Amino acid sequence: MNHRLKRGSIALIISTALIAGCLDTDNQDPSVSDASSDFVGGDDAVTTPDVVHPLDALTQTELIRVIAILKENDRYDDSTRFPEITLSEPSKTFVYAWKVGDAIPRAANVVGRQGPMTFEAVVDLSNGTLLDWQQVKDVQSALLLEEWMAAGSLWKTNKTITDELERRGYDLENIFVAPLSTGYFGADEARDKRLLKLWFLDIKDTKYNAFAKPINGISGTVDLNQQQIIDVLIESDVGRNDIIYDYDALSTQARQMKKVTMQSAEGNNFSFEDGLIKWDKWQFHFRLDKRFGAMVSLAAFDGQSVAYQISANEMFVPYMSPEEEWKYRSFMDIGEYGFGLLSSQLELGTDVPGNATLLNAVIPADNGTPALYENVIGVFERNTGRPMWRHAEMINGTHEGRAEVELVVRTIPVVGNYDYVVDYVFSAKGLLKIEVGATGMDAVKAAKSRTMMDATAAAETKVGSLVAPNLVGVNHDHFISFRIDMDVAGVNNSFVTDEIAPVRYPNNNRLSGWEVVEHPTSVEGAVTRSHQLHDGIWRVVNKNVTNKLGQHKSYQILGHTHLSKLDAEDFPQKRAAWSAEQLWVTPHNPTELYPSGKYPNQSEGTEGIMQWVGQQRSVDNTDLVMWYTMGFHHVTLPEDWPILATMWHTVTLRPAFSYERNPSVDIAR
Ligand SMILES: [Cu+2]
Repeated sequence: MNHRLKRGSIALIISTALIAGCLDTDNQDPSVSDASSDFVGGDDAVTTPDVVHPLDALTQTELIRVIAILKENDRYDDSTRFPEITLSEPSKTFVYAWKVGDAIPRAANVVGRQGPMTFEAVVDLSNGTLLDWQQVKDVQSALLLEEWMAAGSLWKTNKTITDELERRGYDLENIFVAPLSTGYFGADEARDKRLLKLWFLDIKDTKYNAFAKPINGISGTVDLNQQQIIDVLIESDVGRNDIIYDYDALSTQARQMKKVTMQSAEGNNFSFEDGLIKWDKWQFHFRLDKRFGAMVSLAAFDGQSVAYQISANEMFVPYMSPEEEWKYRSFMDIGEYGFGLLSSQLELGTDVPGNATLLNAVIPADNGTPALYENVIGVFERNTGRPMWRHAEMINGTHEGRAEVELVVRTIPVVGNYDYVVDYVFSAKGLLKIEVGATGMDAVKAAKSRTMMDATAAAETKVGSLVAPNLVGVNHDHFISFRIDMDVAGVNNSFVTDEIAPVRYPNNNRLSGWEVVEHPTSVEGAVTRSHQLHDGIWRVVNKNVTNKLGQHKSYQILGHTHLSKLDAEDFPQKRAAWSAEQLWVTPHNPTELYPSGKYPNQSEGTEGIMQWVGQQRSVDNTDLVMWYTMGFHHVTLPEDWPILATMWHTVTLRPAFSYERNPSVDIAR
């Protein structure tokens, strides 16, 4: 048993259930069969740090207090469940003015459910009062783990389904059902139902890759409010794969390589002080949120603010197949499930280098009790093996250079078959990078074709590639919307695009060149790259502050992305309209946090970024927020199977005119 697999995240619980289901009991780690035992509730003894900073995540004690305050106000009973209990952040003004030793006001934002009813509450933890409570109608909150588990076992009493599984020779004891969020496609009845679609997987004798034997042509829809399967889909003329793809078996033929490792022989350069992580000239606050996962706040370099807050605020993963069992798959992994909730435990030496420091987090469980997530945050320095800068001088034979060292803060949420390595990378040269690596398994459907020579192959591979005999990896996209609240050298910033504008030189035998022409964006909205500006450089500028050369301080936003190809009128696209553009700029508003709305599960797509930007507010010399779409079209490949080698995507915040010289030039050799 891989020890790592027993700790609490939904994906690990899936793995746990899968593994518990297919291990014989002799080998079974007793803690594995009861996934809930990993959740620490009540007064049970895990101590988490006290609150030392206004942006610290809610602690174990505070989460327990939230429930107590709801109880005192008759807003809690045994049926109450919590899709969300999270820090209600103090205002930016307060946080910037706050100093170590000042009082720290604490409050929690709550999304709760009682039966089919959803409510929102604000709890003041400093005064022990319920500040606000209201019912929210016509929404479906994020999914709860217990709902997910319950939906995954309802099929066992559905005779149509069990008969069909048995008719096909499957062992009912070794079926795993992954319930999937359904999206929304215009059906009115979806408004008052809480829906999940069932994906059947044969996990007999599988160990690591539980997704290799998908069962085509058996599916159903669950209404969680009725705790019933409300429709069943059975098709019999379907593809099938019975081959197991556990890579541990493949690894028996593995080639040997000598280990190459990362060490910090002289100790770490980073420290944890006053609630902040400090490294080189960087300092920032970090917390893990149940919904958004990793949140970096108050990022500052050399005493100068860069960004107030950065987090992944929504994710959109639409699959490109019109088939009944696939077309609804248009997941919003952050708003429907939760990146913090799904955080997985990190293993030294593979998930993070051996020199990493691993940190725990506390996330509220379904019933609101604090759950300890052990070793889910990795902080480490890495030598990239690249020169940070260097020059070999031919004139006099001198050489001067510095090795590039970066600080990385890593979390890895696991959303079903996919693992997303979410890195915040801080560089001694003043850069801040967001890097996301996608690994895990492609979602596959069983096919009749074994190779492309088969008569069925052309039709079956319209929706994706044959990744193995009898398995088609369905093509799809991954889009993440990063909320980047830039505060370059202060709160009030402006946005410009530096056009690389072609020029003609009259009366010169050198005919042409280019000059930089600054184009300001003064009103919120998508920063669409026109043909003229397609290779322009985006910058967030502080028009109120100059460097010693008299230049306005700024940071460039560098990145390439793929954008959604779905029709704007297609329901999945309406729900994730942000994915059609690489960058949006809005004025800061602490209530505008959800680019696909606060309740994207089964949403129609009437809330979020499109609605905000309709206000046409000014983004000139004001507190502005950027929404960066990091995305890629995933054309599936045999090389993705049986596991996808990590594919990385990056957006870089790079200082431009913020300093007077290379900020890394003073690092001692
Ligand atoms: Cu993919």
